[in-house]
Amino acid sequence: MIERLNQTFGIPKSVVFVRDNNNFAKACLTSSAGQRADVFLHGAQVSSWVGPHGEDLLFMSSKAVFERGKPVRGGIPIVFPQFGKGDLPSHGFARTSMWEVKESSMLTEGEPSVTFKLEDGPLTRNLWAHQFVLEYTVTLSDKLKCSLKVVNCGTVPFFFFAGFHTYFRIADINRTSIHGLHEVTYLDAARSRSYGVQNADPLTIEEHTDRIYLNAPDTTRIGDRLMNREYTVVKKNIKDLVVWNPWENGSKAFADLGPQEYLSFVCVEPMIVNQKITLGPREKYECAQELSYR
Ligand code: TA6
Repeated sequence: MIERLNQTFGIPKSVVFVRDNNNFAKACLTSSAGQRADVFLHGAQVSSWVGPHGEDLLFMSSKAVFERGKPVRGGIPIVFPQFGKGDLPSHGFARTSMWEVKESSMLTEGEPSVTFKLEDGPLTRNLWAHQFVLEYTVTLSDKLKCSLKVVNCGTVPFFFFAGFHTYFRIADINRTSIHGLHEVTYLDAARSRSYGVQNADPLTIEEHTDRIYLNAPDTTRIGDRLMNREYTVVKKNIKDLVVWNPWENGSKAFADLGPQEYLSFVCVEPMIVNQKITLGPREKYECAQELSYR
């Protein structure tokens, strides 16, 4: 499989497919800016994003489970067609499905791009009776861009929720601030989805935090004071933004998260949550996030 992927989609020094020590097949992208990103075919999940000087930019739990059909705690899980808990497994089935590679290319200036595809099949139809195609394109330059296209291939409309559940690596949650959400209304999922308004600017995390910011600005910045690093998250065609950290107590609910690892990540998630997207037959929807840092 790896050999066929490299023969068909490999691009020397820019896109290479390997099987990691968890036996997960992944695409390894390297840009002319010296950034690297790995994407599992399992869930089309970006599992790592590394800067030219070895900066490890995404969090991956030391207790992450690498088994087919199970979610992997870290990187950038794709949420589709459900956000959170509900009739489907948490955050839907996209992140636990095996995707295939549709194409790879080099955009201008040494920017590798790989597109992954997921179509409905017996496993998904058993959960969600709709015909669909997802195409997910990861592009790496001096930024990491994630683009998701949803197509309704059936004869009846369907609705979905979707987004990017990104785990940003930080040195210490106590020395981290989130900018750009001032005065934005949110649903507080840590308090029965009660409404709140973001009064403090910036937002700092001092307890279990699980907020759905409604119609949030398209640009959010995450300041890591200890690393003297700032991430920028730009969302496109996505209204809401989720900020999540389980804090120490909340971490106990996750067997695939170390007890102190809450200190090392914050999830800032461009997410279609509050208003579903409905697609008629043959209609499509595209959304994206663009991540950069300095
Ligand atoms: O995006 C925040 C959230 O919905 C939290 O409520 C928490 O459940 C987190 O996602 C992790 O969910 P997961 O299904 O990956 O364990």
